[in-house]
Amino acid sequence: MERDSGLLIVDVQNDFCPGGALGVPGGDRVVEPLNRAAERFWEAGLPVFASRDWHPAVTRHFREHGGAWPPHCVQGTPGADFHPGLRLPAGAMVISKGIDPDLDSYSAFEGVLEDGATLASCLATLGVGHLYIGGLATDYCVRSSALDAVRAGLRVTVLTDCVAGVDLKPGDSALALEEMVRAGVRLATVDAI
Ligand code: VGL
Ligand code: ZN
Repeated sequence: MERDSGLLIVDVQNDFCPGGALGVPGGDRVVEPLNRAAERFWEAGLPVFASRDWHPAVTRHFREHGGAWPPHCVQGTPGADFHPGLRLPAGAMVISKGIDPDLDSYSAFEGVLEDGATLASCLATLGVGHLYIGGLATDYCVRSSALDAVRAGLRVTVLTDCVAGVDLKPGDSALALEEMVRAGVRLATVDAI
């Protein structure tokens, strides 16, 4: 971790964990390594962000309204809560995304912080040049957020032991990681950074 590093924890919410509305296989396995990562960043004085999928009850993102997914992470429901084992530092900044009923908004860069700021503007203000990313799901929101981060000119590392994927088609997550690497994303485990 360099002095201009920041951590983005993507969508570690009940609905994306086993038993949830859109449970990712092994989704809860990312909680423990992400807790370690969050503690290390925060103790080093580095910013920690946590995005959450935060949909209205009616959105084109959901199957019944033309989208790809069963209802999940509806604002204010228990499924939208962060996993109870996730220990976010007191100063972690929450990014809500998927609020627009006309958009999927997989990327945390399409979300807003509590004060309405975008992630990109907040990262610029804080001087973050290297974004480390973990969370759910590898083949959707992690992929999309990592690719947007590269497009925003950031150095990007995806923490491979801190991600899990939907794999609607088997192999989707592995392909997503390959695509990210081709775009310039680095891969590392949390203990190696
Ligand atoms: C996600 C599918 C639908 C994600 C969000 O967080 O990766 N995947 N909505
Ligand atoms: Zn969603």
